[in-house]
Amino acid sequence: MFWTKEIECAPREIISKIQSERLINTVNRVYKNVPYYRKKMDSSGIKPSDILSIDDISKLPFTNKDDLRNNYPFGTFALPMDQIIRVHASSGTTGRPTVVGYSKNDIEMWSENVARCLCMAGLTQNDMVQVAYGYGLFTGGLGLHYGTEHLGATAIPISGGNTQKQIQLMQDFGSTVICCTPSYALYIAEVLNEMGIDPASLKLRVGIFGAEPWSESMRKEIEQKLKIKAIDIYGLSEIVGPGVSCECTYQAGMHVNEDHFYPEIIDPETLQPLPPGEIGELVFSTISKEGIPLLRYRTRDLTRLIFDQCECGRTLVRMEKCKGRSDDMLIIRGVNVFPSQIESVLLEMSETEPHYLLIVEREGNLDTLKVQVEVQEQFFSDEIKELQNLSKKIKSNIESTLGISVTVQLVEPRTIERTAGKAKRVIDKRQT
Ligand code: DLL
Repeated sequence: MFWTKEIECAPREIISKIQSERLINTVNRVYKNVPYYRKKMDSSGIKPSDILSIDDISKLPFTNKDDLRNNYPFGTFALPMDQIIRVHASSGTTGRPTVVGYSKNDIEMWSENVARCLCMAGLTQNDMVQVAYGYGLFTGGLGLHYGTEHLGATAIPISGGNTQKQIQLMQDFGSTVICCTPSYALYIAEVLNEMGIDPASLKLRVGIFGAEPWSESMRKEIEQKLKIKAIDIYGLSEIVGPGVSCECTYQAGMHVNEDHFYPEIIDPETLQPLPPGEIGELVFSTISKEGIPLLRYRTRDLTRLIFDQCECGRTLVRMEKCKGRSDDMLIIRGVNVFPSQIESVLLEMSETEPHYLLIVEREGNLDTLKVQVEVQEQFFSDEIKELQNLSKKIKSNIESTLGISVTVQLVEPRTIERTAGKAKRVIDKRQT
């Protein structure tokens, strides 16, 4: 099923032509209307007339989160405020939030892209879509809500939290789709289990999960526990919110809506573009946005692009599941560690629950990594020896994946905090 087949299955030349036209237009517009861009381009010696096609994009300077923060709140907007009909903001962990503004056309374009994503994921207007992402400054709730309506499906705007109510509506309304973070999906599964409800008795068939990294093992776990197909959706508020890319039903990478959001992969150290297929930092340029167009925005997300045609017939470039963010990467005794690597090990083991926390500390000059993980009820034993053996097994599995030593702390089920939004997996006490 296609929403805009002529674009989604277009030959590369057609996509490149659209991208070139839109990029040239965007560069001219921001140069004229946004002092920040004019200054930045002038100081890099680039004029709008230097950009003749999408291939010239690498001549443009990068934009960072700090550039948005330094121009807080509306300094990078390209339209006067009377043409901005909505703002969203992303809080991040430090500093001022980054604020984004949408024109009427931007909201239309965003809804269109989310509808395209939902259609890729196999949704139709017959679906009842429970939107359990937070509504508010966060883009998840309203983004999925508008996309669902644009598709013509039924939106259930329940927002995040209140898990028993989520389940009640699933039963009473017959929700066929749930949209939330993957970690919250696991929590819903847990509460279903506690309430003695068989997921197979629900009409739920698809989950639209994103807003945080999640591994293939976590996908398996969610699919088994909720008896649904778990689809990965990606986006960030600075670019538009959810709907920048999404998996189709083949679940083989997320198709980027590249007629609106142009992806590049760069080496985060040298900032040079990497050859096709290599893993690096994802950079996006918005080429159709009006309110706050962003050129070469550094996402910090690490992934690779897949240019082959997908089995579904789409030619839109795919991005692999995010490996993590470069700023989430832990450097422990000089070794690069991604939380996703540990997640995969834990989720492959049948004795543990998919709830964990990584605690990094410094003792003397030595970094230490403690992995706290919940043990499944039936494996939680009074026998110290049994628990010790389990702990040893987890430790050795993680150590052989990471190549560094870790300590493992087994905790009882339901002791690690659950959230309705993005899960917090790491506490790094070294900075404080
Ligand atoms: O998380 C937008 C969103 C909402 C996407 C709902 C998908 C579903 P921000 O709060 O600005 O926006 O956070 C953006 O979240 O740079 C990634 O690091 C991470 N992220 C988003 N989607 C995924 C995903 C929303 N599917 C940041 N896989 C991004 C991995 C993701 N990480």
